[in-house]
Amino acid sequence: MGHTGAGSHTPVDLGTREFTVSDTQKADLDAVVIGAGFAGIYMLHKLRDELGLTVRVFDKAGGVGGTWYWNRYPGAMSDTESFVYRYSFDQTMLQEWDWETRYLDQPEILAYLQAVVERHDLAKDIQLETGIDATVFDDARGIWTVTTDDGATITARYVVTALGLLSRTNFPDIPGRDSFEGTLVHTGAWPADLTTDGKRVGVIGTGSTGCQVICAVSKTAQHLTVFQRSAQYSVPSGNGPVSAEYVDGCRADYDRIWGQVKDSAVGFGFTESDVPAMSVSADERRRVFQENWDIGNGFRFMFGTFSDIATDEDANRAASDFIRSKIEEVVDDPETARKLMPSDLYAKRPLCNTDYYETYNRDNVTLVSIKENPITEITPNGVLTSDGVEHELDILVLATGFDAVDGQYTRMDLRGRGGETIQQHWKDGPTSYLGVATSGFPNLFMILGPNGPFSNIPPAIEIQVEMVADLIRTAEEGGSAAVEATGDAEDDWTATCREIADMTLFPKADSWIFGANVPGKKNAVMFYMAGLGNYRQKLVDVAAAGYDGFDLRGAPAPA
Ligand code: FAD
Ligand code: NA7
Repeated sequence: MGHTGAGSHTPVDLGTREFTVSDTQKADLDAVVIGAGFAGIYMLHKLRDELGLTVRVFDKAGGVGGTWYWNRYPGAMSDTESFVYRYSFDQTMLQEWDWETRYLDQPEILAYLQAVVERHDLAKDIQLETGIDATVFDDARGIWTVTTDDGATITARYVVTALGLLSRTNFPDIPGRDSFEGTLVHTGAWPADLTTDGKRVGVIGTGSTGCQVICAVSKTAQHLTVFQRSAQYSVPSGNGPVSAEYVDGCRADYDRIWGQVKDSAVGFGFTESDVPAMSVSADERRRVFQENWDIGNGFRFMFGTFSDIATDEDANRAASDFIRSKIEEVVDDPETARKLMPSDLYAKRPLCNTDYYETYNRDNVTLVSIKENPITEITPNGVLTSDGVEHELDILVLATGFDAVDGQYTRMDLRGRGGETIQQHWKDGPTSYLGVATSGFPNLFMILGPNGPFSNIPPAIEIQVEMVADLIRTAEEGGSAAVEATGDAEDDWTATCREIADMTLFPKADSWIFGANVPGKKNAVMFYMAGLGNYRQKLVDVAAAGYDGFDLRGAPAPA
């Protein structure tokens, strides 16, 4: 569990700091940004083109795009609808960049992000194939020293970590893993030239990624064996072509669309329900579930049907019973249907696919429940399960997810004031103030750090990037040498996020949202679950109060 209340972090006395603005101006750069996905790309544009700072972005990837550079597995796509899985800031791109289907697949999202980089001439300030191993604060000079994986160093006044929340792969240590003579691949590091066509393929994992891989690979593999630990709730995505008129309609309506998205709870571009599930009759509930099943989309099914699926156990049971009834209806073999039925709450990140359960009716697909029949070891030929069966494979896909949210932070040598490491600072679980800053790490800002909003990600990124840019602008204009979240503000925000999470059912299901998927990882609250609109309002209030909760030495009073 994370910090439970105020007082866990020692307040920082900025008055004792020795460095001055002129010390910090001796840094090589104004800012270093780590990560060149949605977050890093926009942060570079803001800091360089709007604030006029000198900036360099580093990414260990061979190209820009982050998630969409790394995740090239068959079926990789966004399950946020196309019209809101993009930036809102670039009006020209909104009007000119085309799309033809309800959801975007990985190559389209990657091409979009590459086009944004090109349009804003950002590539010249992005250094690829360069991992950052260390980011260390110098107390005397008030600047950060960033060390790359080839040992080079560069100093900067500000560091923005845009490391990604689903970016460090979870690579389980299954016995015999290294003995496999076929191809062992994690979905989050998929080689561009690897094809599963005509191959005997195994997939371990049935999360959002696993379900996408399973649907896609089943269509062209010789045989697909699915190793399922936890059965999954999946609703239809409703994917398909969209008309040119529909796209034009979105374009004409974007001001309203983004306003609605940024004021809503989950930011997926539909109106969330305000009707409790148990306030209507059983027939009406079934009608609403069916209607949304037909429309498709996972977040819509969880948040657009009724207001309390994620907070009330009876409402949740009604939704999960409905999905289980669909599994029974769709899956031909009763034994396969039984294995596919989840028995836990419907309280993980909701997901959707085209024909997920139908896939198990195919002759070339086998489902192995590794809860009932665990994996004994990986052998040179495939996977051996406890019933003595060796499942022979050419390719074994690990769709085993990510060390989410803080995973990329804790693998780095990140040291703040007084040499405190991020591992020490987060020993009870990852914490932050507003998801963007943490006390003891002055002038370091996180995009999608712990306890940011649980929502569609691109608008959440935009809201955070804009807040961080405004904060840096205020510091620059006020001549502040350092901006730092106070320990009290961080503790209060952490306690708030815990209280809100406890009002939901999410803590009752084991998933990456609370760090339950990585062996040995502490269970912690990692999201602000009161919605994107409330989060945004909180940032507005904090700024209006002169950046309440931040210490800006020398900053002017708010107007
Ligand atoms: P990322 O895109 O993860 O980029 C982070 C970058 O930082 C990476 O390129 C990484 O190489 C780099 N990096 C990290 N550490 C270092 C280091 N030490 N040194 C150098 N470089 C480093 N979100 C949605 O809202 N809707 C969806 O439908 C959706 N679908 C998804 C599907 C998949 C398969 C996955 C994995 C994620 C999905 N997400 C979705 C979440 C997705 O991660 C975000 O939408 C968004 O792409 C995150 O952008 P980012 O820039 O914050 O991070
Ligand atoms: P998830 O949602 O964490 O799913 C990972 C899956 O892998 C899940 O089914 C896990 O089972 C399974 N898993 C994890 N470790 C093991 C081991 N050791 N053995 C067997 N099975 C294992 O990751 P995804 O990549 O699917 O999705 C993450 C997010 O990325 C998603 O929400 C999208 O936003 C994109 P478990 O459920 O833990 O029993």
